[in-house]
Amino acid sequence: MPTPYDEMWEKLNLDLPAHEGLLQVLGKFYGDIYLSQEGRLKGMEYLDFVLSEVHGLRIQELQEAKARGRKVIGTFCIFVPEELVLAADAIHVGLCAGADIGKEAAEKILPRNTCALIKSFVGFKLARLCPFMESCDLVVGETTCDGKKKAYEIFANYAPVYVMEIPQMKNACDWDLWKAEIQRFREEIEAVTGRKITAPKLREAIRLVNRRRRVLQRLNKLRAAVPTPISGRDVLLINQISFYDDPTRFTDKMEILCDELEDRVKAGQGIVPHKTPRLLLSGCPMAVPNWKLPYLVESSGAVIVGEESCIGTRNTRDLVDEGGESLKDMLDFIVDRYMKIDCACFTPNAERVEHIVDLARELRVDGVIHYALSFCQPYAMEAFKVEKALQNAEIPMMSLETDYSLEDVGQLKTRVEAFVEMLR
Ligand code: BJ8
Repeated sequence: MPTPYDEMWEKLNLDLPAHEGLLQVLGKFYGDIYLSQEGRLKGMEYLDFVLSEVHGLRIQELQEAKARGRKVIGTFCIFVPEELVLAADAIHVGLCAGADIGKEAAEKILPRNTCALIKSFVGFKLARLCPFMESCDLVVGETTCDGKKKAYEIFANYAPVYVMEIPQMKNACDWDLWKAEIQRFREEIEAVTGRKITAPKLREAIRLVNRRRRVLQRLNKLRAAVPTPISGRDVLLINQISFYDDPTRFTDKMEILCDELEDRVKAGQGIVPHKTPRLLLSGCPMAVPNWKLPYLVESSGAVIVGEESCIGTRNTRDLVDEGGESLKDMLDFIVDRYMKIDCACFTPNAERVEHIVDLARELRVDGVIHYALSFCQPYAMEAFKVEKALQNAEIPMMSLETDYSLEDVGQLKTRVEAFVEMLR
């Protein structure tokens, strides 16, 4: 069916028939997983609209901004400091890598035993299905896990790629390395955009990104109520959309949604009955449109009340100190804030385990599901330490490994149902 965006998609060199198929599948999943929920907040209508226009209006906005001279910078990791991108008047988009639609193409140039997230971003590019990726003037990679690090070498044959080196430990020399990397990134962004990052611009960007983090913190505090006023699926969607929507508009809309949530909490209204088992999801990021596990969990009689993940609290927990006067101070505060990220790529990474136990207690969860993508060694390895710490805290945990395919849905559902039953 023709759409008002066909010409734009054609200019972006998308594979139009395959792209139409993708949007149809996405629409069907969205209807089943999201729109079928009862008692959703009025504020979620904005998110439904943004998602329905995911490859339409937002891409049009990006093209219009590009026509006015702004650059679009795509990223795959929360280590990339968005503040520097915004301070150079560029647009930052977190690229999605949550579907296995280009898997076959990806497996021709990557080992099959690569995690689904990596295969997904390579597959989207090879299959010409992502208008965000095709809008990017630069894609920023990072040396987090080995899979990503090596995949960017291959990906660079198909897109303009810049790679940031991420430290693997948190000693003084790692701080120095990260500081140098932030400086190198600043120079790269200035070169790509042709704009200088000045102190007033960086201050404005720090405040803007902090404001978005704060509203998501507010949301997470509100959902800690018993009974929880919003489904985990909806919060995951909010977090996913936060990566590519306009940050000011998104934050304004989320303030309104939080006001509505506050009313619900005051009135003691929950999205599920009082005794519904409350779960924390912990582990690998769930990029759009990876909704498989949250849907399985919430259709098995439990509710998700927290995500210890990069598309969750790992991205919103820490703010950049806003007290920096000079550009140097501000850059130092950015260095400090990003070094607090507790990705499993770090060693020894004890703080992640502590954060999980603290979060589980704060959210009054009945159990934790640790989620690792198949072939993701950093998170699969850490699952053992996490389980031990949760055992000591007397919080039950189940560890799952899966990918983006639907082949294991039956098996996963059986395991999730058994876990939820055990928690009752
Ligand atoms: S800061 S979690 S976004 S690296 S799932 S590709 S780790 S094999 S995504 Fe991540 Fe940044 Fe860390 Fe967050 Fe590798 Fe694991 Fe795949 Fe992963």
